[in-house]
Amino acid sequence: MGLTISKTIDMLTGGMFKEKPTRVLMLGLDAAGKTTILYKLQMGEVVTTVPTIGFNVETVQYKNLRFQVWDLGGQPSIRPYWRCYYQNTNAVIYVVDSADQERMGISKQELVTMLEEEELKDAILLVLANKQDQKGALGAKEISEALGLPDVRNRQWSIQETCATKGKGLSEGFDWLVACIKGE
Ligand code: G3D
Ligand code: MG
Repeated sequence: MGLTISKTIDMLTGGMFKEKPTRVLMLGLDAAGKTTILYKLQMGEVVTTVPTIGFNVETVQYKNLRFQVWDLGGQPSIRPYWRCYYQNTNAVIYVVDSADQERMGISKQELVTMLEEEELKDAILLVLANKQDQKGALGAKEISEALGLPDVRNRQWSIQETCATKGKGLSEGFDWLVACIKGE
């Protein structure tokens, strides 16, 4: 699994992308599994920075690919700071805890608000329906409806079921992402 993903990531960083850096934001509510995914990608050291109180950004830089990760939800006062990270974003990976039905509405609202950002209008969207191993986890179709994905217009998007702890589904998701960024 590690090998497949690193191959995919090499495609994102090499060849035709040599000149242009690729920037990916990985977002979602806390405990969705973002940090777990970041480590599964095995791209190297995860650096945590705290630009302002209560707002942690995890960054992994691998060749010219940069992943930046933070938790959405709550704290409207820190939202303006998020904008510093939106520029030149190629893709947003939105991670959902598929078993957390209680917070699915909040997760949807956060996603919708995020997609309204002018600077993210060209970013492609990959939703990871994570924690598929958990009892009561909703499948991709149900998550897609709960998040209102069928209403997403003018944007390429896809949803992939994953289990981050076992590394399941991640390479499929990243394969789609690479193909999309390459414009296939
Ligand atoms: P976050 O970075 O989005 O806040 P984390 O989320 O990556 O910190 O994950 C939160 C918890 O969920 C972690 O457990 C992590 O191991 C677990 N987790 C992540 N992905 C999966 C998954 O696919 N299945 C299951 N069952 N658990 C998952 P702890 O116990 O360390 O808090
Ligand atoms: Mg985290």
